[in-house]
Amino acid sequence: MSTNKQHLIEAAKSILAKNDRGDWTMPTSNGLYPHQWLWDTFFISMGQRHYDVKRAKQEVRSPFRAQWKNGMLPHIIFGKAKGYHAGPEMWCSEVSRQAPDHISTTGITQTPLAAEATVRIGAFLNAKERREWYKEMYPKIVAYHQWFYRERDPRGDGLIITVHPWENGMDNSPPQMEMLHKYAISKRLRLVKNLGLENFLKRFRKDTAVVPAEERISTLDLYAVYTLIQKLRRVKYDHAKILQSHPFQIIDLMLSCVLIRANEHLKMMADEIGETLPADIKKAMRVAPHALETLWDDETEQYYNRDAISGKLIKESSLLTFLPLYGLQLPKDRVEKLVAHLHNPDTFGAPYPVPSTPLNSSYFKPHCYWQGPSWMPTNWLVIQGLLHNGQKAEAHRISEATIAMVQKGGFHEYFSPIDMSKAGADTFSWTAALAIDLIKSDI
Ligand code: 9WN
Repeated sequence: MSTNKQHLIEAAKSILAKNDRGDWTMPTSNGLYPHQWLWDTFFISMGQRHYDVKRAKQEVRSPFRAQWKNGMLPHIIFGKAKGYHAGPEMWCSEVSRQAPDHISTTGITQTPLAAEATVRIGAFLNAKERREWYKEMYPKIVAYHQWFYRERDPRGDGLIITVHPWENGMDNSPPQMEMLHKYAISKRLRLVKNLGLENFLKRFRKDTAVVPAEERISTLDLYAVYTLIQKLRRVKYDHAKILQSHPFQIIDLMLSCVLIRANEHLKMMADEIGETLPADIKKAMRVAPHALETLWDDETEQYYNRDAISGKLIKESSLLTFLPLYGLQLPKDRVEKLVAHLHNPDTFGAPYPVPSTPLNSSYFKPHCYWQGPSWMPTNWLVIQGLLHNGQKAEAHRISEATIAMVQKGGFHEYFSPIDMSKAGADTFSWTAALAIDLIKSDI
């Protein structure tokens, strides 16, 4: 390993130490995200496992202290810190009887990487320790996956519905914004727009106190996102009512594909500890790969999310098109078509890959959050997907480019895919943790 990479690992470890809150790690200590986020937690553990397995195990355990009685793992667990723009007072998780006692959370989930993180830690343990670790985690993860199939898979085809743009972690990516604009801009918000009062509302935004406004969504869109929270809260996060009338329901590639892979991990854990997977999970494993085919579009040679309200594909391209590589081993010609996009200068073949939104999209903005920038966690998922499909050279290329991005740019939240200029918050935990993982995994 080069000296530069060794230095990068040391620097990454000190970021993680700075953001460490004992049993869990904040996404950043710069004030923007002062609580615990679900998929951040699992990504963070994947770095920690390389130098402190005990601490990595604690990181993976920690979100389960707030597991809902119905099995859901919440997307944020709130601590005492003040100042987050969508804090506990907006969610009021206690209105649901399913919420955990004595701890405030949001009422939605986020990309389910619990099983992935658990088995990646398992790889660092001896056989006896691994069995104990799996015995501890298995029932809790099973309950989480069963919640998805009970509450978010109304068609029973193994694909998962998201009910808020924050659930797949790519908050403002084009498919989510399409849905938001189509169904979730309330009459009141339209009035605010027509009366030209958006600038007045802007004054109450907390997120833009830490990052520049042009890197975030518009004020109107942000308030629409808050309105969705309000709607979920009003029905007390009751899934039956949500699926009946909620104006944001997407059949989502991120959650569906990550869960497909997570079930494989769960099966592996079950085999090792002598358990049998429950029937609902086994069924989902059988049907989901077929259902995923319905999200492929032959004309543009990409996968898309589906609007679960109208039933139509949301033909706005995003990095989500690569997620089936992570979830499954796809036929060779399909893999080749997706890899071709990674080289296509009109779509995802950016100088500093992998753009979260393709370069030719009308949404594309190089510094705007999930509408263009390259991010460490999604690069990591694309890299794992390429490896899963025998594309070692491609995975190596993107891994090296990702490490270089952090080496030159710093531990930022995200980077411009055009010139690698940094953006978002700094001292970012998942950027640090996954840099360690990519370097140590020697892809
Ligand atoms: C809302 C913490 C989180 C990430 C998300 C990212 C951003 C939150 C926000 O920060 O979302 O969940 O307030 O913008 O989009 O992926 O988990 O790092």
